[in-house]
Amino acid sequence: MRDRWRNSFSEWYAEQLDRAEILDVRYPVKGTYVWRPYGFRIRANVLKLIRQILDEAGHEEALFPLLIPEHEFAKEARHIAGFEDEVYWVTHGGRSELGVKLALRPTSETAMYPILALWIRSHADLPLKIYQVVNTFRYETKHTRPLIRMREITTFKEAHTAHASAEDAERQVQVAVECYRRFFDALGIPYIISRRPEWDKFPGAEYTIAFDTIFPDGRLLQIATVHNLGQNFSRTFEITFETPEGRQEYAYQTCYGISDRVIAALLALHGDDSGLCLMPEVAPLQVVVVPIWFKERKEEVDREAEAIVRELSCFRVHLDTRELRPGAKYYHWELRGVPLRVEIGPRDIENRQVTLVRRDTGERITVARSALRQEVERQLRSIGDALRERAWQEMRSMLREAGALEDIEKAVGERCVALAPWCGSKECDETIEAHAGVGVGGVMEAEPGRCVVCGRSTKHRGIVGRSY
Ligand code: P5A
Ligand code: ZN
Repeated sequence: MRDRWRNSFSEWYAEQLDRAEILDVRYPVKGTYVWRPYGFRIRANVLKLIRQILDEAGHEEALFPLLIPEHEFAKEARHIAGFEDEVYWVTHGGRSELGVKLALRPTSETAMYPILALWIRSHADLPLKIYQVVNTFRYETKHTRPLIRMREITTFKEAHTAHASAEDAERQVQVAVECYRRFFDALGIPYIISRRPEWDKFPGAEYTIAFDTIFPDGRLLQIATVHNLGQNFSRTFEITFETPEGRQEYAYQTCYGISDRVIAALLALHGDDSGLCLMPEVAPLQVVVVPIWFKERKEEVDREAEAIVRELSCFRVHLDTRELRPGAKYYHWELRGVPLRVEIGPRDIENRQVTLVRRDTGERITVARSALRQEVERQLRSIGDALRERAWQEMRSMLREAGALEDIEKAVGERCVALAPWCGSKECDETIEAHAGVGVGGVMEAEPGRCVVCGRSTKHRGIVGRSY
């Protein structure tokens, strides 16, 4: 059942974070939250996955300081203009005022690039691809929400690259997009890839490519961005290299990042009215084994349950031996989203079988004891595929082609996202916003059409929907 999940999504979301012990939202600083151990394990598994993908694509992990001196932070004019209202400043050390104010990084370009200028000397040092996983701080003034809009982003995975040519940087943008595709596919998170309109690109970038997903309430959530920085930052931070011909040239740069929003999407998109439903790939526990005790045969059942757990040790498996009714255990693990439950009772032992129950469908499957491991592996894969497929279908069902302004208005009113032919002009965007209450958030290439406002022919679709 997905009624409450769909119709009272905000409440549903807040409730799951609490009941499944993901976050504690009672920390007394607005926009900051506590990761609880169960949530922290999901986070760790997600990090393992992104590290693996970035490492395989030739990035190296590094770690830069949190504090950025004001004079570095302020060097790139558009960057500072874009971020200055969101920066937390450290002004004191103990009781003495600091000579140089220090920014808590809202992102790390201005922390990293002065150092990259020292590292990069010649074309032989390029391309350079690094990433870090850190917390960042943004003084958000829009409504804050756990994992979605935080003032302390706790899990910022930011990559930064430098190249010897514009073409190579352009190729890297595509590599980054591919890395993120792989990442979201593994997590079963559906996405729309688009270019941000000029007025919405990352401060200091040439252009910005974004991944958005759609939440059950029909709102878009930006879950990743990839920026081509051109030579904007390298000129400011003097990141130069010697070409094979002995000339000095400014490096071409890209950067891209994802945040805790990925985990928000993971939890939000795969849940239902009974709670979370975790992707096997990142679930802290993939299988929970519940022994069904009958008075005089408890020991026998326990022995068998332990044997099963040993046999399934290649998965993240847990044996629940608490003195509780089986029903209470089912409920406990269901709301925490464990993908697969194994039930083992006296009758199963007699019949040399085991009962599996899928979290996503509730389906009960009886398997021969001898085929258990294979079947668990098969079911986990099938659950992952089913969750991914269901999430994509759900997202597609919320996308509407709009041929006219009224269609956009209608789609947005019905908690959907409109794809509308749009010429790219600010004036037409403003007309759309005046009608629908929201403007164009992203631009995709598509079949030729006519702008819904001015009628000019265009190969672009604007994405129009409410967003987080
Ligand atoms: C890319 C990495 C950058 O900061 N610098 C390094 C570039 N891009 S960004 O678009 O500003 O941020 C990257 C992604 O972070 C998410 N995000 C947030 N998540 C939670 N809380 C916030 N307050 C927040 N702000 C941004 C978005 O998904 C964004 O795409
Ligand atoms: Zn137009």
